Amino acid sequence: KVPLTDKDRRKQISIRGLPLLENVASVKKTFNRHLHFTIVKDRNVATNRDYYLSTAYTVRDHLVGRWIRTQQHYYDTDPKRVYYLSLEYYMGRSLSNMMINLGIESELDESLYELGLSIEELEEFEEDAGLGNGGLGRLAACFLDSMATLGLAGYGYGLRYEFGIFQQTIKDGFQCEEPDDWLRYGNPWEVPRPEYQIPVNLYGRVIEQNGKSKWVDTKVIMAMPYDTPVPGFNNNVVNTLRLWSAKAAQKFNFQFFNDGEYLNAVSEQSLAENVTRVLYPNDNYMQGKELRLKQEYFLVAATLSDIIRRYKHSKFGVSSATRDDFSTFPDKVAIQLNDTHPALTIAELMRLLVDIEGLEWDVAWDVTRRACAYTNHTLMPEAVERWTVGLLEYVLPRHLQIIYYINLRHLQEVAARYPGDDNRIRNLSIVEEGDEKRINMAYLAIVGSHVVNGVAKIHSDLLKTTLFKSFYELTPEKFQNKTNGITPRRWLVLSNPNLSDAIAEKIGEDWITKLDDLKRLREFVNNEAFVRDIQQVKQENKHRLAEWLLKTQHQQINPMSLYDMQVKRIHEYKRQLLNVLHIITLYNRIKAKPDGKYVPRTVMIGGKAAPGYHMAKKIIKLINSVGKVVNNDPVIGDRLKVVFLENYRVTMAEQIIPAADLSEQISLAGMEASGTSNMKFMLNGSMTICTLDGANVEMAEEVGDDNIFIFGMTVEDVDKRREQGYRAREFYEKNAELKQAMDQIRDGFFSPENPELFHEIFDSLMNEHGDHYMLLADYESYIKCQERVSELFKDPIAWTKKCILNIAASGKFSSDRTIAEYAREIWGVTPTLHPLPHPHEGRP
Ligand code: NBG
Repeated sequence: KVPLTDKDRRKQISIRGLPLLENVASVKKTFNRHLHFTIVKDRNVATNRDYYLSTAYTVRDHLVGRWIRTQQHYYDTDPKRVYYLSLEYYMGRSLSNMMINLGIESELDESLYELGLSIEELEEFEEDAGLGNGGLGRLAACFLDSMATLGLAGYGYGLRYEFGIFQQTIKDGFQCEEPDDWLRYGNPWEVPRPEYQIPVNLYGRVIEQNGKSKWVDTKVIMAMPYDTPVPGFNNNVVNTLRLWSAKAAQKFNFQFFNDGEYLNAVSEQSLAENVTRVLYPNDNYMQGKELRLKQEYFLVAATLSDIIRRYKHSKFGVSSATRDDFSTFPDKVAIQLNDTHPALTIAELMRLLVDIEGLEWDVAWDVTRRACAYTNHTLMPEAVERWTVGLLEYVLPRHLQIIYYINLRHLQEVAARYPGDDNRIRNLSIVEEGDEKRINMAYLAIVGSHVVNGVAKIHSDLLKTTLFKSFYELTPEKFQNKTNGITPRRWLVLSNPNLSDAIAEKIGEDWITKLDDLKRLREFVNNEAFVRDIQQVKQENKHRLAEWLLKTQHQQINPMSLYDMQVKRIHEYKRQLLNVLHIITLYNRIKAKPDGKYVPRTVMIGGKAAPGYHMAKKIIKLINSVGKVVNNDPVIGDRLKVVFLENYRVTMAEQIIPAADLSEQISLAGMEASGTSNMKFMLNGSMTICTLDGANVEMAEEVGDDNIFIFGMTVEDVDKRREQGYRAREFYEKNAELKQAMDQIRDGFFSPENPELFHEIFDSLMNEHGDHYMLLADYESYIKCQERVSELFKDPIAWTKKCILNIAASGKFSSDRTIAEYAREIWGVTPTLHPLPHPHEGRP
């Protein structure tokens, strides 16, 4: 029997849609029509980018009928709307995702093939929509997919940054940043809606008029919406992601134009458009810049204005032209705050209800609280948003007043319940005293919400005992957990077609929307043919990655080696340095005993450092320097390779994760709120080496401790250690291999051209107040655990069986499960896999 090519095999799976002859003919026609009428080229001059764009427009044609019908359906049935507010949406590419969710992948594939083109090649012309930093932004993107797939009337609201997360290049081992000009060649997925522009006010002052507060003398910036369709999987639902872009407001700032300052006035107006120019490139860190505050408010103001407009224009339950009874607002609107970045929602909604709609404070407060809910994504103190009162007063004077009043009422309630307990009152105040007064946005979000949730069990528990302890004691009923998830459409069907097919061969395709079904794979864990199949899929993926690395990074790796991956933002708490210490240890062991037997490894590390995060950038340089020494040492050969994956992003994750053998999730326990790449690796059949942090804890629970490599201190151990007084030096003195590795870093072994280069790193780990993340305390346990990993890897069958058990146990980590929980336990809406009727394609 001739083995099937990937492409032929892929065609067998029905989820990709069967390429009916007549449909293929019509797709080809549409494609040619777009090349001619939309792109305005013929095939003599068209480039591959033009072909990509024609393909995208062809796919888009399949969306619009469903999109319009879905929105019409929402208008007709008036379900409760769910609004997800986020400063970040890390969408990546759309083409394949749209095709898969619409079930037209094979059709397009076949059509393009007949036209002499290949989807794989054309896809490369789509830029990632990189409107996010890391997990928080990607989570928002996975949630949109799940909301549409579960038939929720969900809307994503965010900002259309002209520049997304910077492009990372590595020069001489150092990270360099280049602007991400992702819109340069246009964006076929977005639809501008200039007719729905909304004015947003900033600055100005507050006056009292007839006993009412008025915000006057403001500067106005227009918010221009751009809509992107979000198709559900195979259910004819298409929801909307609405991103706002800042536009100068000619007609609102008119006075300039009358005094001969026309040219200056016009130039100055373009400054207004800076508001949505660029994504702030910090992950888990707050910078406190005025422009960022303006971005946050710009999103909140434009979005709430839109939400209220949509609420008012419902034809339901109203006798007047518009619905202006706000008592039913919380029954019709759920607003989810993705971290505190959009937390000004609480103050802005109060302003709109009280100042503009004329509601009584108490009524407005009840409405606001019942509509809003807040998700916390981190315990890291430096990430908590605490705006200075001075800045708020300057940019949003009315909002500061409102926040003060919210705090006053809130503290009055506290005082009534805990008379004389001044300490508690201080701990619960939204306004923090200090050299400079600050507004704690997390506290504002808690007080103004009916639910607060963490993003993994351990994280939600820690919120209650640490960061939000006082608030938990005040309102324990508000606190919930919603363990994160990932969408199996992008993170399995799209990124790992061969694994998807191997799974579908055994258990069908229902798992795509009911990921728990993967459990059924357990039946086949002793089925030799299946184990071989899974092993072969992984090996093919590994070969493909090796070829790709050779082509794109000119690095040769051994496809038989253990692919050991750590991909995530570079952050001290994520402990890439611990990984480096392991690499150095392996290197030293081989050097000390070159004839020993070693399991060959390729350690791949990828991730961006925030441009202003000095230590993170040094860590990147160290990884590259260690790589240079290790990779060029003839004694080492291909038994150990170190690869820094340049410019890690959503698209790269899709290419590399299916090829991983080992996933590194090695943060200090208590630091990583959840993690989500951990889930992607598990779903793609890798083993995990991890601490008991974030969602790793629940992964271990699902798969069983025997099928995951756990090491290091638990949260309780960490607490104890800190109490006892942690001293890094003790670990350094005690462990000869650790000492050797540390000394090599200090003495310039990896930077002979500049022996001083890594002093800071050594020092950050060794000085009196250093090693905040206790790398040295976990080193020994980590190294021993890595030895167990290598040992198991020697037995490929045993290894693969455990990988299969991991796939089978990953069902919990579907974002469909997460969203279904948000729906039922926070938003009060009901998820359904029931499809909407098929639209009549081609006519409205
Ligand atoms: C990040 C956490 C991750 C988590 C994602 C998504 C922030 C502030 N937090 O652990 O660090 O997986 O959020 O919840 O970016």
